[in-house]
Amino acid sequence: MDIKEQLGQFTQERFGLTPDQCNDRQLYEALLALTRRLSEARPAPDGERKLYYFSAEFLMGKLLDNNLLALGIRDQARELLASMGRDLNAVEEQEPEPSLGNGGLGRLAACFLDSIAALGMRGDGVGLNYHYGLFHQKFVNHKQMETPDPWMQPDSWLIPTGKTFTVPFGGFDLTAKLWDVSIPGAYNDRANRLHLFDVEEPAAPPENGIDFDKTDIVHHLTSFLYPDDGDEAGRLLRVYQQYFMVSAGAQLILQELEERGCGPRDLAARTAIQINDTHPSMVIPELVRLLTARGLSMDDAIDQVRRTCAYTNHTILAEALEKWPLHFIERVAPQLVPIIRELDRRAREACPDPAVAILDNQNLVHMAHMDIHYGYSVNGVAALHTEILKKAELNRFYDLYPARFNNKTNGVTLRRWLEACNPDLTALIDRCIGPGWRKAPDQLVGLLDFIDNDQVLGRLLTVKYSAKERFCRELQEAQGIDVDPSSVFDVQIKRLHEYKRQQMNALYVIHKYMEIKGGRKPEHPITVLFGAKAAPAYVMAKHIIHLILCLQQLIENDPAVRPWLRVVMIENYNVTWAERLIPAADISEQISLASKEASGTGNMKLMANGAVTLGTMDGANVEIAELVGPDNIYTFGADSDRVIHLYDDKGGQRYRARDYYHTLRVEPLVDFLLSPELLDIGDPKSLAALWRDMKGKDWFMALLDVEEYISVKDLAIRQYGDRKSWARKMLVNIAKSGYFSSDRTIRQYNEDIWHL
Ligand code: 26Q
Repeated sequence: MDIKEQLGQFTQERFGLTPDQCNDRQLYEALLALTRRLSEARPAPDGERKLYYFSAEFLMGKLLDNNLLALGIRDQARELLASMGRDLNAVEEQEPEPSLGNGGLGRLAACFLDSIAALGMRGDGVGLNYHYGLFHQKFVNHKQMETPDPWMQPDSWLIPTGKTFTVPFGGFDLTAKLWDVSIPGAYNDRANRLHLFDVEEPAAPPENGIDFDKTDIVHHLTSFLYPDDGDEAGRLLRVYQQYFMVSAGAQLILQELEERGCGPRDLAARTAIQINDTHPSMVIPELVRLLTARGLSMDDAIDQVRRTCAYTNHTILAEALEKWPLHFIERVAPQLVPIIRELDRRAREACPDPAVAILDNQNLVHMAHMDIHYGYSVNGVAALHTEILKKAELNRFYDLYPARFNNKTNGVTLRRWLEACNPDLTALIDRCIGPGWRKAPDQLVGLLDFIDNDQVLGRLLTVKYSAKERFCRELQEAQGIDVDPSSVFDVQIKRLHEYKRQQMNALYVIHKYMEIKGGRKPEHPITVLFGAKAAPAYVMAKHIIHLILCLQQLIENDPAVRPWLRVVMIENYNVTWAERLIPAADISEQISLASKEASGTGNMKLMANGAVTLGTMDGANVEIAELVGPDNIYTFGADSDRVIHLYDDKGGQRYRARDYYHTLRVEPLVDFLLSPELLDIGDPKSLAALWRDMKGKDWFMALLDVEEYISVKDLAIRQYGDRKSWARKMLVNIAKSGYFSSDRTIRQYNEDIWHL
């Protein structure tokens, strides 16, 4: 049966209508059902060894378009709808976005599932089915407000499996119910699965706000995704979530092992577990527990686990490395405590240095330490990041286990981040080099043959311009803001974090504003676009959002500045907005303080869509710079060695913000936060708090780099005016982006770590 008949059958049965009588919602439900059924019917890939990718977050984004693409019926569906005078895009608008992740780490997990399936590898995701994903962001009085994000609907991608597992918590048991999302592989006829565990009786939706009773574990365990912060009650619930996920996941693994005709002694031979940051680290003691319960000796159980588990580190920020008080674990999963103590005892026996112990003298469990001692691989997510882990943060471990350390530079799925989100650019690439780059993204370098082809360069500019026009329409519709598509789109989209330095970008805006007020117009009108959510309890991040929104308002009100400079902060930035904005970006802002951004992945998506990076030598920017060469990227700022040196003053800090603040060029920019025109718009307390922090502390050294940042950004905007040479830069960036396909990353994981 072709998809036309299948669609007709569904709409008839469900709504008593023919497809062309259906509204967009009904068509969406019909396409969802059809797509889900096709994917569900696919068998799993073959393979002796199976991967389980454990992650507290899977930031999947909308799935309909991607699944149609992977199933190879996207064009058919589009044409079918078009033949009824309907638009697939409008139907896809109906899908709620499941925001089951915070940012980079969660989105990486989603890209990896896409690539694992596309490469025909046997690998499933294991995570939690949060009923409310990351909060919905609203701007009220130039401040961020958070409201719940209910994404689950009666019709969804979730497949009930009927499987349940009992998770033994201290004092009570809880049933974990398994839901699956099918992950079809592009280019093959197989599908993997994302396993999402849920409680049996989830709580009723909250009345208002995002607050809920964090002590009601039984009903609330899977209610909310944790933003990367939390109060005490929240932290405990987080540990409940983690144990729930890993205990149910470990039981699923052992069950599937048995179904494959194997026993617990075959675990390592038949299984690889990738631990996505330390959030799933309790899977290690949990597996030891389950294996010993199935008759293995402690030695054998530990040996199996050590040959099964591999750990990915995503951060070097000390405050983000998880250390849980042992009494939390005593309360959540007391049966793990003797195992963790035994793992710690053995680790100390192997290496008496307290710096590498699992349990420290305050009885904190260092999750990463457990992963490194009891796993066979530790990887960073970009070359620079892995080097810093080896040289500094995890240096003692590197001395102990040099062979375990390896780098896997992140990647992104070009199916979503180029093919699906930017069809015009995709068509242009196809016309130049044919369709082979989809399976072999390195072939994108073939575009370099067109570096002097005026027609292709011209087309590239047209494609970018129409993506900008399209984005302008969407922005107008969503937020009622009109921006000029012929201005330079300068884009910074990522979680709000001081180390990512959105505040430094805001200082640039202030600089431009003051210049324009003083009669010096920029070479080219500029639109500075931000998309960012701040964790609800991250006070400084909220001050920075407030500053940006105040600047936005200030400029909106000023007819002398508006034609030359605009600031737009996109409300509720999420995967869907990223897909709209990335094709439209001219400049990709990647301005983290060197050494702090482990990799970044937005930088890769933007590059693949022809944006030129303006960035520090941090994370994967370093590799981007190497690939595209100095003419096709704008770099600036202190490098990681210098930054690490500035931090390292035996506890104190060599960097003193006030030394940089008290300079002719910097002081007026920072002091503008307390200018009458800004105080008139914003909250004086918030602006003053940010001002004090910037001049007195500036932990992430925005003032160190701001002057060079301003001059390099001005240079980029000047050079944007030379359209042909800019188009060349765009072309080189797209051509070199094949390296950042997550297909390449996953091949490397498989060759070096998983051996599927
Ligand atoms: C921890 C404890 C309690 C509650 C929440 C958390 C938590 C949640 C999310 C801690 C960290 C995260 C997310 C981290 C993250 O997204 N890291 C990013 O990972 C990307 C993929 O490797 C990199 O590209 C980014 O550089 C890195 O910042």
